[in-house]
Amino acid sequence: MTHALIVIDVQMDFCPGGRLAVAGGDHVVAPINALMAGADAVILTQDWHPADHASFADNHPGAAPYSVVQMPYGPQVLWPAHCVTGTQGAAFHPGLDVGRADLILRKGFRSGIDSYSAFFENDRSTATGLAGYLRDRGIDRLSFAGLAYDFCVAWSAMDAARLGFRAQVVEQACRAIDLDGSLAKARDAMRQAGVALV
Ligand code: VGL
Ligand code: ZN
Repeated sequence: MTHALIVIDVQMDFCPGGRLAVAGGDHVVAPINALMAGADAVILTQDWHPADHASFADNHPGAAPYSVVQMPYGPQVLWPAHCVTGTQGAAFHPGLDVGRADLILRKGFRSGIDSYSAFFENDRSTATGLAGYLRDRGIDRLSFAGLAYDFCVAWSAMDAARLGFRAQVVEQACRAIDLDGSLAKARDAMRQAGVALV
């Protein structure tokens, strides 16, 4: 079995002081760097939004951050603006061993659609190309870590299981946003989907 570590969105805007800070977000850096040693391949994802992105509350006059709107592809949480292309907030945490990565996959780069999962945009059908990349390299076992546990990590791991990869989430190397019970919901949904939580 060939094993890849998929590191989700360890970026400044998801760390303390960032625009969509996740409590303890910077604490994932050391355990993730340690996990890299045991992986055959390391892939980093990078949330990468244009300033006019449809997931930003600022781009919906009158809408509050963390409210939910209906988009053509389904419900969408409106986030504070974050990970805007080319900004410091979109940069990886400086402690992350970026040099170890074989691939950096950017997602959420289309103005009109968000992409929580590393595999599919939020319409659940537009592929990012990651599944093909992994299959072409003969990678069948995936470990996930990073930010945020209950959004981009969970959606990525569930898609991986659905696509037939053996998927596990390393919980101590993740931190959650926990919006309206989203942490407990994500944990249940991942178990249902056949994702191992370790
Ligand atoms: C994420 C909300 C918006 C994440 C990204 O990385 O979990 N969450 N964009
Ligand atoms: Zn985002």
